[in-house]
Amino acid sequence: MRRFGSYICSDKVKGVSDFTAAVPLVRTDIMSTDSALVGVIMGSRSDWETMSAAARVLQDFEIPHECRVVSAHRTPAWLTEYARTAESRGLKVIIAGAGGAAHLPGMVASQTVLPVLGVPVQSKALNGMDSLLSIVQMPGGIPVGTLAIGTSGARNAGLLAARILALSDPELTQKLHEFEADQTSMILSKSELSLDE
Ligand code: RP5
Repeated sequence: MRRFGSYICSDKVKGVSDFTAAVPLVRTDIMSTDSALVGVIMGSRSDWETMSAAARVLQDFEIPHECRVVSAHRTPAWLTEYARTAESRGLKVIIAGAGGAAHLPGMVASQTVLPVLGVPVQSKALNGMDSLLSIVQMPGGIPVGTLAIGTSGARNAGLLAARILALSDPELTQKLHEFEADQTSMILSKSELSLDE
């Protein structure tokens, strides 16, 4: 186990079986295992370019989180174990990103009562429309909160997870107010346009 800043890193997720050690970490420097509140999972390492936007938001708000590859099709047993142990391990929100036949968010949501936020990764073949429709069209009874396709969706999933956690965390609520105020003043400070640009 290694420590990077305030994050504890491990090659294993606490509370799940040994075979998961074979599942690669996506990025160890933002892993938080014992105290993770948000699980950021994705169908493939190739999704990390998109899903890192969610992790970055969580890091900026100092929200303990873990980032893992969990594939609905290639590692279905690991998916079930991840989803079924998520609540008892202390996770509060799961952000799940996938592309193409994007079954990960829905399959996770079917095996946990934690809120699941789905991020459609922009696929090459169909530009993410396949991912979006696969994630958004859930049958009644199994909710997945679906975000926009691509990096904006991943970033907003991180922010939405922060808002969910802020419901019981006044300090985090304050940080969200500050974030909103900073964002507004940044946009307003650059609101003028000229033909020279
Ligand atoms: C999905 O298939 C993943 O979420 C990824 O977006 C897509 C392609 O995966 P790779 O072939 O790049 O591993 O399961």
